[in-house]
Formats: sequence, structure tokens, C-alpha cells
Amino acid sequence: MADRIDDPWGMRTPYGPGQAWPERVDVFLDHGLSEDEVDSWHRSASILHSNGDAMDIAVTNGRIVGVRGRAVDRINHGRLDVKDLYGWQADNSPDRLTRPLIRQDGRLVEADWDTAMDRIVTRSRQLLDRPGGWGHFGFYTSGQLFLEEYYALGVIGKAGIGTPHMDGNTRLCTATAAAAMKASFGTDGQPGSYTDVDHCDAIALWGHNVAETQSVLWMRMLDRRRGPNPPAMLAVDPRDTPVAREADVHLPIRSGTNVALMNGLLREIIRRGWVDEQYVAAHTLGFDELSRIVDGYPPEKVADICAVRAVDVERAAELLGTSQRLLSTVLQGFYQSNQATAAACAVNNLHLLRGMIGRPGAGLYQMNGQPTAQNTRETGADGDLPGLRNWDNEQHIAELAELWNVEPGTIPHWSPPTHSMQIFRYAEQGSIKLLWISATNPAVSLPDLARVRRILADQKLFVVVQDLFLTETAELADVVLPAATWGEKLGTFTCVDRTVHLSEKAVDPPGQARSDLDIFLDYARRMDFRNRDGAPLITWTGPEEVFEAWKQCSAGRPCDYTGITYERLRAGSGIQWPCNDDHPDGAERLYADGVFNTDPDYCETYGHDLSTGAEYSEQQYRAREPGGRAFLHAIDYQPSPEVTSDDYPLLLTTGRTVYQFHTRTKTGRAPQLDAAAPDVWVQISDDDAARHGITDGDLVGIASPRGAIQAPARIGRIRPGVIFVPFHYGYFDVDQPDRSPRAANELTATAWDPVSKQPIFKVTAVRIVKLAGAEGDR
Ligand SMILES: Nc1nc2c(c(=O)[nH]1)N[C@H]1C(S)=C(S)[C@@H](COP(=O)(O)OP(=O)(O)OC[C@H]3O[C@@H](n4cnc5c(=O)[nH]c(N)nc54)[C@H](O)[C@@H]3O)O[C@H]1N2
Ligand SMILES: Nc1nc2c(c(=O)[nH]1)N[C@H]1C(S)=C(S)[C@@H](COP(=O)(O)OP(=O)(O)OC[C@H]3O[C@@H](n4cnc5c(=O)[nH]c(N)nc54)[C@H](O)[C@@H]3O)O[C@H]1N2
Ligand SMILES: [Mo]
Repeated sequence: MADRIDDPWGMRTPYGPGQAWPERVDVFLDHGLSEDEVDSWHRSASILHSNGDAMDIAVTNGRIVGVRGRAVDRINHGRLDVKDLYGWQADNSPDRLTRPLIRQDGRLVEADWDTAMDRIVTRSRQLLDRPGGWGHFGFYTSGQLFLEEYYALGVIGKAGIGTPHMDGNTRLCTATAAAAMKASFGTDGQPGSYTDVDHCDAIALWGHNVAETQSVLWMRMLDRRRGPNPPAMLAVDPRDTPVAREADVHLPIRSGTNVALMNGLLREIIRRGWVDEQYVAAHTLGFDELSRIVDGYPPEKVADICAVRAVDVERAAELLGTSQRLLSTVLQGFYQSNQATAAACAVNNLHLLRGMIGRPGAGLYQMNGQPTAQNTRETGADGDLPGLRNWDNEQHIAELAELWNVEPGTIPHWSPPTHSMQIFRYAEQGSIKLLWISATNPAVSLPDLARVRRILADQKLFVVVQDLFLTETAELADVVLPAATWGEKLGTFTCVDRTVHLSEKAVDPPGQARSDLDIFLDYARRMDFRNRDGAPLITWTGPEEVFEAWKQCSAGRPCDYTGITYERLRAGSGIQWPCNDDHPDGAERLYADGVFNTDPDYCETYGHDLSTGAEYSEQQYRAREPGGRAFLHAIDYQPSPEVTSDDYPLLLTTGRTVYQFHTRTKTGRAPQLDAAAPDVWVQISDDDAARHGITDGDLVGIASPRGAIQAPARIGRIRPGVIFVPFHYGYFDVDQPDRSPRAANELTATAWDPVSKQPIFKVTAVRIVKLAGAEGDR
């Protein structure tokens, strides 16, 4: 196998439109083992991004020794991402947490499970016994647990405690994807399928560096690009990413200006007659208002706001407008940027205007980022209601009350679920007194880290952290619970294109570590939550029972899992939802008939004003008589909350490298990946570097109103006026305990999109200063 650190995408296997993507099986085994020497293989899928690449975990002598892509799976046809090839080594890391820790006299000390759980339960009871005690509980979970774990947590939070203060780090990740799909189509759920890559004639990548972040999807796109009749490609990204370099048209817009660009592109599509008028008339609402607004964005004005050339805006519109089978993918360049939901909805508008939804090649992925973020959203562990139900719909509440056998009033639905930025605000103000954090590392990943540290370290807040390692967040906890992870526990998860995979338990977890499901179920037992007949609320003992219960919860909803069983997932490979009597083998695409989930009794939201986030009432929604039609939404461009000034003249944007995953708890412990990108850097344009006298490798100081970091410079491959810092590198580094701050989120602001409430990680005003030459010491 070629060295995948040097070439993350591996060998090309070109193919033409409508052909099957050739197989290519990627394998990596430790210590030069051969496949024959492996004792056993256990099915799973990737846990280090959202693509859902299917793989088998190799086990020898009770240890994970490698991975192999699964050729028969619909998603990856055998290929694996570079992080998946090497990242599993973190499971075997000697510094895994193996025993619970409790804080005693200011220090974390080892304890047994009974003692640790008893602390949590004692505290929980004290809080719950007070009137309105539910309001003191906050749960902040992840996009990296399994479906069963989220559903159990959701039921504990909503039917056991009855708190609306539950969310996932999915708020930072895919809240905008969900919000945009709800706003346009009525509910969450990707319309498209990965097979759309096989059929499309144009691919548009909206703020998505897919080459580095879903590299197997990129391999599929590249293989089409190298085959006969390749699709055209458009990239919108302020940086010259691998995607931008491959694209036929690259629009390096200033970060924070997506809505202006989208309005301009939609104006061209309408003016130049590229609208599918029949489709728009039959299947959409809001065309006149949309036309009126986007008409204010001629190419010259767009060029001015976005700082790109007007002629390139026109070229991009032509690429989109003349395509017959357009595939779009949208991710953090839109979701974490200014006017996120409106920008993402504008991509939905594009597909609706062109009638490009629900047929082969005409695909739309409002992407996920994390491997199991889809399940956080479906099961309601992000605060939404399970089964993509509408918190504002009494009938939906009644269904859940019936299912769980609790009073409807127990289920929080008197106001919208509390989003994570607000959960941290309540913790800061002291109304949330117990914050339970599972599988996320907010002390590196939330904006404005100085504030986050202050909140978590406050003695008045009781913090539980459930993780594999003693992370920056765990260091601040009152109780740390050692979790089992991928490969050490059984469960299911669902990727971007609604494909569900089973992940087997291949090995035992280290020491006393337990699966997150076991921990949640143990808590439920100890808390003795009861249903309305006085019987135990939760009686599940293992993942398959939870999955069967979840199937009932999903029945009749868009994410219908009723036709899926563990047995079926074991016998074949991934299966897409909805999978039910109508779609016994799963549905490849949604909305093939042009009927959307906007019926008032079925939809997941009554909608928002996209500029202000103001919620619409049921009456307002019904008055629009959607009748299964999709909504076209348009708003005017507004500058981001933080704009440049004389003091802070540059825009900082943040993101990822192909070799590292998030806060590096896993990829930082895989030698090949760690070595490939061991430390932070700042990417800066030639112009800005020259202006500040910076040359390649110089140490640069970067400051915002909230904090400052230091990083060596890498010059080029980014537009002038914008700099980029990867957000992977926390303040904790075992090799360099005394080093200066380097986490991008020391700089970022507590600001979010009014509809999705997703933080704006991509637009921060900063200044830079050269600190030392390339050889200078720190
Ligand atoms: N290697 C790797 N892969 C991953 C992950 C990882 O950590 N590492 N994480 C996974 C997760 S959870 C996620 S959410 C995804 C994220 O996947 P991506 O969204 O592809 O990753 P990012 O690097 O956050 O952002 C994408 C691009 O947005 C551009 N951008 C910045 N500001 C703007 C703007 O205002 N407008 C536009 N149009 N573009 C802008 C950036 O330059 C960047 O190249 O990746 C997943 N896959
Ligand atoms: N500036 C900036 N900030 C960002 C972003 C950005 O682009 N720029 N991106 C945002 C996005 S999209 C995301 S998704 C977040 C990610 O941010 P985080 O979720 O904070 O990042 P991770 O490092 O993935 O943290 C996951 C934690 O869960 C632990 N873990 C892994 N598996 C398991 C398990 O099975 N059980 C348990 N209990 N724990 C487990 C890991 O050890 C790790 O500590 O960061 C966000 N923050
Ligand atoms: Mo994410």
C-alpha cells in the first residue's frame, strides 16, 4: 500500500457516469502482521468523521491490531481514510483512563465505581428534590457515541429528570444542517445518496474541504474527475484547499460573506432562465419573495462584498445553471460562518429552483461532521425530540408520553430546547448546578476558552466528565468516568446519507472502563426513575434492547428504522433509513416524488425568521398551507457580528487538517498521524506576510479581544485579509507542559447563528505580530 501519510487519497480508480465505483480495499495492520495472522475480524465503520466508511477491526491476542475497509459496503467500496487506518492505535494507548476519578481536596484521585456514581447520584437527588430541580441539570453530549447511548440519555433527561437543558457538541457541528433541512424541507434528513457522485455532471462544494475531512468521498469525486465525462467542479472557500485546486471555478470569498454570494448566484440562475419553472410551481413556496430579495445582488455588488471577481461569480452561476445533475455538499465554511442557516438554506433554494432533488446525480448533502451526529439529532440527545418530532406539537409530545408511559407534562416542551451555548451561560450564571459532559472536550472546542475554563472550574458547578483520557476538560471535573470506546462496545450509528452500520465489540475495554450505555443505564437504575404506573422507567440492559425500543420511537417518522435489525446489519452491510414496509431495503433518496415533510402535523418545526431567529407559531405556519411543498427562504446579507477594525485588521478562520481529528485525543496518540501534524501553525497570504515582515516558519503572535496565541507561519494558499489556524491543538501537551497558548479557541467569540445557534468559529477579528524569526526560540 502506498504511504498514505504522503498521499492521503491513494491510487485512483477512474470510472464514468452511471458506472459502479470500482472497489479498492485499504488495510493497515500493526507490526507487519499479514491478514492471515489476524485471529478475528469484527465489523464496524469509521468513528473519525461522518462519511460512514465501513471497515472490519482486526484482533489478535485480545488486542486491536488493525483495520480493513469493507469492499461490499455501499459507502466506501473498501477504502479508508488516513485517520481510520492509523487512529485505532489510541484505543491501546497506555494512558487510557481505567478507573473513575473523584475530586478530593482539590485533586482528582482514583475511586471505585460505587463511590464515583454515589457522588453523582447524591448530588442529583439533592438537586432534584428541590422544586423545579430539573432546571439545575445540564447534559452536554457528543456526535461520537452510539445511537443506543443517545436514546438512553435522551429518555433519562426528558422522561426521568425532565430537563430541557440537553444538547450535543453537534451544536458546534451540524446544528445548521438540521436547521436548514427543517426550514426548507420540514424535517431533518439528507435528501441525497453518496451514489449521486456516480451520476452527477457537476459538483459544488460550499465551504467544505472534503478532500481533508471526508477523504473517501473525495476519492469517489476524484475518480469521477479522472474518468470519462467527468463532472465540473465549483469550490467556495477563502483558502486554496486541495478541493479549490482541483475545481474548475474557485471563489475565494472573504469569510463571512456566503449569503451575499448565494444571493448573487440565485439572481443569475433566475435572470438567465435556468429555473425549472414547473418544479418550482408544483413543489415550492416563496418564489416571488426570493426573487425580490436576490435581485438586489448583481455580480458587481457580490464581487465587492465577497472580494472576488464579478466574472467568476458569473462563471460559477453558469456552471450551476447549465448542469443537468448537480451535486452539492455544504459544511463548516457555511455552518460556522456568518448567517449560517440562511446560507445553507440558499443551497437548498438552488436545488429547488433547478429541480435538482431526489433523482440520481441531483443530490444535496447538508453534511454531518461527526460520525454519529445524525443519531444525536434523531434520538433527541441534542435537545430536539426523538424521532425528529416537533417540541411545539402537542400530538408529538403525546406520542412520546405514551411510548415512555409518563405524563406529557414531564417531557420538557414549554419552550425550545436549551442549546449548548445557553447551557454554558446558565452554568456561568449558576442556575445549572450539575453539568454532565460525555464524549466531548469543550475546554478546547468551545469558543472563548478563558471563559469556558472559568465556568468549568467554578466550585459551584458540579462537573461530570465521561471520556477515554484525562482531557483538558476532564482535568476540571469533579467526577471523571472512564469510558469504553469504538471497538470495545456494541451499537449502531448512521452517517450522512442515512446509512446505518453496526459496530461490534471486538475487544474488552481497559481496566474498569465501561461503555457509555452501561454508565447511563447504571445512573438510571441508581436514580430509580419511575413511569406513571410507578414501575421502573428504564428496564433495558443492553444495546439491542435499546435499539428495539428506538425502532418503536422512530416508527412512522422520517427516520423510520423499523425494518432494520442487528441481524440484518450483521448479515449484509450498511442499510439506509427509512427502512420499513414501504422501503424494505431502505430508501436511497428522499423526496423523489417532490413531496416534502412540511405538513403541519408531521414537520419538525413551525419555522423561524432567518434574520432574527424569531419563532413562528403553529397558526402562522398553518396559514401558509405548505401542503407538502418545500420553502424557499431568502434574506439580505448582513456583516458578521465581528468585523475588522484598525486594532484587529485581519479575519481569523479556523478548521482542520487531514491528519488530525478535533482535539487530537485519538489522532495525537497515533504515531504516524501525530508526526504528520504535531503542532499548530497559522496560514497567511503572501500579501499579509510581506506587510508584516513575516517569512515562512516565523513565530507569529495572534490576538483577539479575548486572548492570544503563538504559532509558526505558513505562507500562501489563502486569500489576503484572512488567516487560518487549525483548532486541533489544546493547551495541554504532555511533551511541552510549559508551552505558550496555541488553541485557536482562545481567540474566537461567543457568537452564534440566530436560527441554528451554531457558534461562528469561522469569522473572528484579530491582529498579528511577528515574534521571532524561523530559528528564533520560544
Ligand atoms: N481530518 C479531519 N476530518 C474531519 C474532522 C477532523 O477534525 N479532521 N472532523 C469532522 C467534523 S466533526 C466536521 S464538522 C467536518 C468539517 O469538515 P469541513 O467543513 O470540510 O472542515 P473545516 O476545515 O472546518 O472547514 C471547511 C472550510 O471552510 C473554509 N471557510 C472558512 N470560512 C469560510 C467562509 O466564511 N465561507 C466559506 N465558503 N468557506 C469558509 C475553510 O477555509 C475550510 O477549508 O470534518 C469531519 N472530518
Ligand atoms: N475554532 C474552532 N472550534 C471548533 C471547530 C472549528 O472548526 N473551529 N469545529 C467544531 C466542531 S464541528 C466540532 S464537531 C467540535 C469537536 O469538539 P470535541 O467534541 O470537543 O472534540 P473531540 O476531540 O472529538 O472530543 C471528543 C472527546 O470524546 C472522547 N471520546 C471518544 N470516544 C468516546 C466514547 O466512546 N465515549 C466517551 N465517553 N468518550 C469518547 C475523546 O477522547 C474526546 O475527548 O469542535 C468544534 N470547535
Ligand atoms: Mo463537527
